[in-house]
Amino acid sequence: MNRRLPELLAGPGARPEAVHQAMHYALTGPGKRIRPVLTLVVADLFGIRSASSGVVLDLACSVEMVHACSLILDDLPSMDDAHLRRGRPTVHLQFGENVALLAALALLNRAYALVAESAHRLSLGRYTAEDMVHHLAAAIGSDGLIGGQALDLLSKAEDLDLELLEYIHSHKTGALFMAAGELGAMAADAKRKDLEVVARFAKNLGLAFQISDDLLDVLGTPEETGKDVGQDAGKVTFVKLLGVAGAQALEAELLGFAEESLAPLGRKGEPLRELARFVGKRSR
Ligand code: GRG
Repeated sequence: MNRRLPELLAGPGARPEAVHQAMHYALTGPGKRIRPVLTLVVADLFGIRSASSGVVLDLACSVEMVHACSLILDDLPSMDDAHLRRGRPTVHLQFGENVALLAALALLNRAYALVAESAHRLSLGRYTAEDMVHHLAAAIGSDGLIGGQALDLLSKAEDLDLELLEYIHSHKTGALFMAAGELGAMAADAKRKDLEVVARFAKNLGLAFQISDDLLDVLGTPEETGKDVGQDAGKVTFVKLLGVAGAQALEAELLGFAEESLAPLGRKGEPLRELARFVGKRSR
């Protein structure tokens, strides 16, 4: 994947050079790639044919492009005002806010085009290319990442309870995990009931991942996480509401739900169980 990601963008010399450089910088930085890995693992476990594995890799890369876009936007001064991401200055500090915004939008548009192209190249049965593009668009829109981000920015501290916090993060973070898994399942022509299994797993995994993110903001170091820590100090987070032990317990509970939801898949679900264990143990 790390080899394929830059190949899917215009070369760094192509006009507008600054925007392309910022796109490369954001996309190819040392991220964990957990969302595209989810796409690949799910497609694999539902038996994607090896002839289609290159197409699924591109589909997974499109998920990483959406994620990279969301990180650029999330780090902007008008949002989280972050300085460090993936161990390096954030995109707006490196390239300026104007270029950062354009690079984020360009990555998003490249991602949509790539999903459409990939879906077109797959021999889909139950689903159409429109289904796949629509799924991704719904996950990003005002009832998805954008909705979660908006409420994260706009909610007053005194209104934030566990229900609202869960809403925010199951949208801001969980929605892209769900879309990542579902796109993989659709690419492999999984049955609709299997798509639901994947969605339930990914939703719980995504929320658990967010709680571990909150925990790392308190317990981690910039060297380990590659980003500013203590960034959430002024915010209501799972750790603020529940304390460290309470947040750890909720994370473990959600990972348990995620694993339980895999029961219908039997042993086939093992690679997803492994992904859940990775989230439970992560330190970056
Ligand atoms: C238009 C795509 C789009 C988004 C607009 C800005 C925004 C709305 C949403 C923000 C979503 C966001 C950044 C959520 C935080 C999720 C999170 C835990 C990020 C860290 O993910 P990691 O740890 O990062 O996977 P790496 O660097 O490893 O990829």
